[in-house]
Amino acid sequence: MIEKLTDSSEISFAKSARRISFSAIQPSGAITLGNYLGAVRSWTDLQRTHSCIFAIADCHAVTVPKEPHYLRSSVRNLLATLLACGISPDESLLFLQSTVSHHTQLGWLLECNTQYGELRRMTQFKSKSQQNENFGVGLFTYPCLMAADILLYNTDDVPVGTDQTQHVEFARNVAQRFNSRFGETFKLPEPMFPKNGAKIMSLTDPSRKMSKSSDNSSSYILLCDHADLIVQKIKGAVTDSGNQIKYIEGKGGLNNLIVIYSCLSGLSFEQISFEFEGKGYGTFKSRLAEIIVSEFEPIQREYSRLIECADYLETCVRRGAESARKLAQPMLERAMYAMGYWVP
Ligand code: AQP
Repeated sequence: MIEKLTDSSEISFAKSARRISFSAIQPSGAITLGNYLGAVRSWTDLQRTHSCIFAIADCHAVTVPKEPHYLRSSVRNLLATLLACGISPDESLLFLQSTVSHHTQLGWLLECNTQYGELRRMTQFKSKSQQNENFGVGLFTYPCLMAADILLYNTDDVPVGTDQTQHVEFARNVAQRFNSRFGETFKLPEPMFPKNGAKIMSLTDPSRKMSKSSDNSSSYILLCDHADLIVQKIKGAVTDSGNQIKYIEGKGGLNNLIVIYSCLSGLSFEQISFEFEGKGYGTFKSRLAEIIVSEFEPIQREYSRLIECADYLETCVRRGAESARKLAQPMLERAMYAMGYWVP
């Protein structure tokens, strides 16, 4: 089947009375079960209630150095993945951050309105800079660019996992400061967390979040992982020496698996305990692997189809860029004018 974008995709959603949501994801590797449950899956549902803007954050991705060929293929793969998960370029705005220069322009204005100390307090910077001593300045100023991403579109809601709470809070603070210094310009965005799965933890170290750029491939499940590999990773997931399937404070590894099971099955923790009463960790893990595989299989099939549709992907990128630029232009001009720039 040849994919085709409908004409209505232009930017008609911007005129609707719905709340505007802005979400972004970095092309820093194939997406994990954490990205899927904490973000992408809820984004597809959000299309029913919000005017959704989705960005592939390829400018953010280079805050940790990437080989050009790797970045290029990651962006392409991520675009096909988001489409395969159900993000619709006909209903929503989907674009690459690097194709809309307004993001880096507004990012600069916000950097100039941010204190050094504020950025030093960012926990993601602290943890990523510890992993790599020779980090670039972009890793430090990243929150300003993320604030620009959000503020450019008059965003109401920012759906994120709880790992991003501090960055959304920062965007609100910088907007508030800008408004009080230069006059009302930006809308203050609200973070929006999924009911369940707001933070999926590593399978090998449940005190850390599951991350796609982790060095240990056993710590995460990728959306593209083969069924056998998923079974193997879940079997190897860190738990403890108990045998009761029950969410109890302090049982990090088991709790994480119960959260994943709950997200995918829709069952509450109590219902899960009841289902696995007297069955032990082995049975629970096998069943968990099965439901992950059955969630991912149709997405993997759709991805394999879409990744071959080169023209369609190209059109999505071009159309997304055109629409996003039109939407971003007035806010950039407004912020520039407020700061005293000559805006012809
Ligand atoms: N473990 C997680 N649990 C729940 N949500 C998560 N998210 C990320 N990890 C988890 C959510 O996914 C969205 C996109 O994230 P991102 O790729 O832009 O950046 P990130 O949060 O830094 O994700 P990773 O996987 O940890 O990437 P790397 O390793 O490159 O830094 C966000 O909404 C995030 O909350």
